[in-house]
Amino acid sequence: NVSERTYIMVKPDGVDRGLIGEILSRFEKRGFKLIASKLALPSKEHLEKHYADLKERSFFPDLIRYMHSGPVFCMVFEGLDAVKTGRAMLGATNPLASAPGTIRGDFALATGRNICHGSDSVENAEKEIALWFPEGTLQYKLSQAAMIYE
Ligand code: DAT
Ligand code: MG
Repeated sequence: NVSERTYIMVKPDGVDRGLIGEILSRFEKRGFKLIASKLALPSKEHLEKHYADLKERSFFPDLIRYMHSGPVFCMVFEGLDAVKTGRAMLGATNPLASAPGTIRGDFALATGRNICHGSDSVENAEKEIALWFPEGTLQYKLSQAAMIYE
């Protein structure tokens, strides 16, 4: 599906370390279309909604504290298999298990400081996009689309 959407978010450690441009750039260069972006300082309640599936996990309080420690950079990218490919570009949850060449494999060492979020399914992507971008995303055509897709 060439119009699949995924939610990608640079976490507070990624923002602090100056990695917004690097991460955005990788998705741009891969061929994905940026259809929404913003810097945000979400409330703890908002972050708890984003990570609602993990509420019962022991690391949940630490996760929310970390995610609340500074601004995050929120992005929506559109393109072929955006969710699965976005996850592949991110690497594994534990950066030590992430191959070099992936975002976490190149820039992170600890699971609790893994610099970037990416949706793990199309269904969750749509939920996350609705949560972070209630104002919606943009529709436009890239002139280079014919050079990216057959
Ligand atoms: P991912 O971010 O790869 O989708 P996840 O959704 O399972 O991973 O977890 C969300 C975040 O929670 C993850 O990026 C880092 C943190 N986390 C996950 N598992 C953890 C663990 N076992 N210990 C500490 N933090 C963890
Ligand atoms: Mg996840």
